[in-house]
Amino acid sequence: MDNEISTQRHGMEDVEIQEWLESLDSVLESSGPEVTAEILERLRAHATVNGIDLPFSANTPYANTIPVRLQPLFPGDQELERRIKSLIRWNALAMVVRANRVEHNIGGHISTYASAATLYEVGFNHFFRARSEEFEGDTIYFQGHASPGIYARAFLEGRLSAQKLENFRRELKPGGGLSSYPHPWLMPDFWEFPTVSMGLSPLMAIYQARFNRYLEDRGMKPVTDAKVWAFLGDGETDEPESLGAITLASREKLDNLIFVINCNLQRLDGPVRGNGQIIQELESAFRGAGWNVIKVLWGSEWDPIFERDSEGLLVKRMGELVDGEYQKLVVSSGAYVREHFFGSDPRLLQLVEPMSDESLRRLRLGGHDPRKVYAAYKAAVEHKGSPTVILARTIKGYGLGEAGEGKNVTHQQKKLNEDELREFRSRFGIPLNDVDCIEVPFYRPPEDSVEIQYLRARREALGGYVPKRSIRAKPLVADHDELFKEFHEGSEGREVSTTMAFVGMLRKMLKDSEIGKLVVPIVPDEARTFGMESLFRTAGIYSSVGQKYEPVDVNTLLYYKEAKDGQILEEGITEAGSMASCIAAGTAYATHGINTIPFFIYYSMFGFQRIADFIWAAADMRTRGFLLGGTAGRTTLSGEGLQHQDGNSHVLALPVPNIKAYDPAFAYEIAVIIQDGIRRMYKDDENVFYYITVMNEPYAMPPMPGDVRDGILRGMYRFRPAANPKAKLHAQLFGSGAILNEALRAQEILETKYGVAADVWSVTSYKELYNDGNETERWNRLHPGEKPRVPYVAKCLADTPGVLVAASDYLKTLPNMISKWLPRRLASLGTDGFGRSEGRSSLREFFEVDSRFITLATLHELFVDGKIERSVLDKAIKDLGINPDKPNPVIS
Ligand SMILES: Cc1ncc(C[n+]2csc(CCOP(=O)(O)OP(=O)(O)O)c2C)c(N)n1
Ligand SMILES: [Mg+2]
Repeated sequence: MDNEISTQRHGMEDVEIQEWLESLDSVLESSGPEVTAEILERLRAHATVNGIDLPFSANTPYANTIPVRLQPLFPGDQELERRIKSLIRWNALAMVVRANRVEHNIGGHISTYASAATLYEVGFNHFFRARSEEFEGDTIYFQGHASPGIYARAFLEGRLSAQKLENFRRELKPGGGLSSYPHPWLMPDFWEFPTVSMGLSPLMAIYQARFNRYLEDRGMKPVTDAKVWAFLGDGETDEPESLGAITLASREKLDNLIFVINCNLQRLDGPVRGNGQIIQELESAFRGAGWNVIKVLWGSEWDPIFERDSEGLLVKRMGELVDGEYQKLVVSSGAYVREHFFGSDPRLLQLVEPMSDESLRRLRLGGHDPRKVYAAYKAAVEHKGSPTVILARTIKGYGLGEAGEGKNVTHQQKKLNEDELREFRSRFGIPLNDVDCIEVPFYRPPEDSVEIQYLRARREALGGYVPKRSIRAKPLVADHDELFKEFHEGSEGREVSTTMAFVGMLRKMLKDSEIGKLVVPIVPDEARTFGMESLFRTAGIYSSVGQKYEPVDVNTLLYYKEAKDGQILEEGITEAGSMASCIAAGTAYATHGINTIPFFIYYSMFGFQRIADFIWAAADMRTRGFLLGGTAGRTTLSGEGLQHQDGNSHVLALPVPNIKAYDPAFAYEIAVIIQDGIRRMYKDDENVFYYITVMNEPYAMPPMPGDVRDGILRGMYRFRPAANPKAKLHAQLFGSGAILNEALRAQEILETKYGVAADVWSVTSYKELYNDGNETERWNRLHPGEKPRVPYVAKCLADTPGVLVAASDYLKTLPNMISKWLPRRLASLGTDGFGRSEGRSSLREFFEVDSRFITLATLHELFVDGKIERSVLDKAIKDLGINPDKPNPVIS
């Protein structure tokens, strides 16, 4: 619009323009849209060659994409569908209003669903296909804040009781209630996808659609025309994740993906783009990215006005208004619309002259017109070659009238006064009298009513009800002992890192007869960092188009092999996208009935720290599989410095309730953890997933010292007892990950130089110990009459002598978490503070976690206990070469 050139100014008459337009119309009529498009394209090229600088615009006019002449007939009973929708509107509103009457400020949203009702109902009645034995079904991401409408529909369908609705947002009431938003953790038979943290679902939907293709291309599921639908808010598109992966969708030609963006032009506080046009902005972003964009802006009532407008004035006018003005028009009278919208040009006024003010006020927007929405959905499901986004214009709080329709406060409206309730009731024809409706009762017509019969018949025709979640995969059966046994034996002195050991296991798993096909390695452009390039050739990198080029390294053994049936998801530099793939693969046991096992390996600092909200959503979704935090450990990843060296992730893993977090030191520990993880998740159906840190420091992997499996899994076991148990001085040293080796070196120094007999424990998981301690404490509190239980960590240390010292490559808070269940005081060493660009030994000195500092901490504890003299301590500081005045790493 800014670039629009006034034709008059350049001396060109409107008549001339009109002639051009008419000849284009006649070409369109005689030769069709393809030829017309080609002519325009050629004209554009011709103009460019002749030096005409045509401004780039990915926008089309502010009009419906589908012209009336291409609009299909609406196949349903429109009046009946409108009545059903009205009942759902009422019950959705009732749910929120009632909940807030019972419990002040319990919350809930009315206006989001009120604006989106038609968008959902056309889907429910005509498009959303359920999952069944015969058909995988469509996958639908419902906008989180629209949940009351989705519940209200399930109530009409007879799937949710009135009592459940009554307890919306009050899940702990007797008989249970309904969660505020879609949460598979809370409603595992109903919701499949958590969507309420805005921006996550669009990205997850893209990777879900791509994963569906991956399964097809690898021959793991039949090729179908199942769709992935994602319903978003227009405000939501400001989240970087929302649009962050849209080019992947077009690059991969994901025509199984449909975004529906409810453009009510409002977010929580006010307009999304008061001074601009969010719809045009989104159109250009999506079109620029190669999506099929369908705008559904104006309802059928506008069609005859457009018809009368041979000069295109209306479309031009529509493109002039900013969203703030549009919002104002929505809440204004017909007279105001006439004056302020049509009044800008007498010719426009003439167009609507025969119409009353009331009919001007009633001009509907496209997103509220089932015929327009149906046309858009049909075009979207039939479209081939690229994903589709539908930009549907609606009014936020549609139908709420004075209570909030189109108002800035509407997002948080939860209470309606008596008049407002009556008005809403009348507007939507709910059969409740003036008195009854004040009580806002849930209303469901009798089972044999035409509404319920119609609704049931439609869902039956579409295969059943949605949303619905069920576990469809059969459990695995094998124990995989043979697979993992080799890794119990150690590396016979060969120095390998735990990352290398893990990759060895992955390689073996990929060959296994039961799980080989199910393993999905996922990596965000870091495979070489983790030594995984050997898998490129053997497993292949998934590419939907195979490999169209001869790779530069084709003559090498480990060449970069892309293949249509490739198994590795090499995602490029996107931890969020990789996590979304991990979620799609880790929930395929439910969505597809396939036990795919994701192994997502990434730079550990860019995991929990960067994409924690996706991990939280994965936990909610009962995702299975393994996250591998590579190059882990603040002092173990040498050189990289402050941004990369991870001493945080094990702390950040603590709040995720169902993730098991391990910091193993040796290959056999990893083997035990993964084997048991596969059993728990894929045989025993447990809703857990795993975070395992692996490191790049090479050292000899010892054989498993006896059967310590139970200890590895529970969080700690004695790895190497003291050689001289009869000594006078004793200590128990805890080490984890690569720092375990520092504890082992300290054990030797303490024994040879200071006569201290120290046992060394490998603490594989402080989180497991912490959870066990809390659980034991809780049980004891709730069962005071019974024999108190003892936390596992306390049992481990019950009969052990000496002082306690822990060292980890993570924050000191990890060992400190378990200190209250220890028999004595604990000295904790850890890596609190910023990293440094340095080598391992310097870093370990800097952070005070090396063998010398473990030795010093042990001697200091013995001194505090009065077991050794000060002089021994003073001498040790000197002998160990420790500078007492060195800067504190935490704050330097
Ligand atoms: C990541 C995140 N930030 C903030 C919120 C809080 N929030 C809930 S709804 C909302 C506004 C939604 O606007 P829009 O996306 O346009 O949806 P509408 O309700 O208008 O359809 C906000 C900010 C959230 N749910 N998630
Ligand atoms: Mg909005």
